[in-house]
Amino acid sequence: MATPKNVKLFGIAASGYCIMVQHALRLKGVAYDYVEVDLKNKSEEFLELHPVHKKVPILVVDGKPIPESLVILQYVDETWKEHPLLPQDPYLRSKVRFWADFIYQKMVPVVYTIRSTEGEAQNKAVEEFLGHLKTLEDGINKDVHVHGPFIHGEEPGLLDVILGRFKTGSQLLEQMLSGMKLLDKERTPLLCSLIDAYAELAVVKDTELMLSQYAHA
Ligand SMILES: N[C@@H](CCC(=O)N[C@@H](CS)C(=O)NCC(=O)O)C(=O)O
Repeated sequence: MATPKNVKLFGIAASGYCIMVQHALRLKGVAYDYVEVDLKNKSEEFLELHPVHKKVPILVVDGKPIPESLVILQYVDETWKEHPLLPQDPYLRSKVRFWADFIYQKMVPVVYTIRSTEGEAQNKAVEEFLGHLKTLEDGINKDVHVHGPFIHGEEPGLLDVILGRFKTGSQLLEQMLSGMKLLDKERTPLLCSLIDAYAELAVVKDTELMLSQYAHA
């Protein structure tokens, strides 16, 4: 397969899903154009790219649209081989995919519940989220054999990219919950150290800088 020539990302600056895709492209050293989408006024061009869910991110590679962040991240990894995000071993790959799916299917919906409820319902969702964090900590520890600052060693992998969103995500939730700690070094030391290491990457800081121009748009 020839290396793609034209790469365009349709996203919004405030979306963790879109930021993950930007990180993956930058970790791979892929040059791309970024288009900030107005979700309140979706253009015809945008709607044609993703008529099913009509959501960002959408990566358009040589004219071909790819929706859904987790699908995009894996497409990027398969298309640009430099700095692999997934391990070579198929069993280990299955484990990484399992835990990525766990975050998307189990944890993200609970985050939306925490954001949209209060009182007893919110407390219940927070408890559920803390339980999921512990399950994730133990699962990654056992299944993925972390042996470096990042999940597979010296270079960040797919789970690092996804976990990286927990940093600002949990800070926002903690503010909402009057300072209650969600990510805690005592309860989930491995997750905390992976997330901290990822936040220090130049790619991560550069992306924040690039996106800051849209912050008050
Ligand atoms: N499962 C999707 C979720 C993407 C998503 O929820 N995108 C939001 C922004 S964060 C969106 O485009 N919403 C548009 C809308 O609901 O109209 C993914 O992983 O890409």
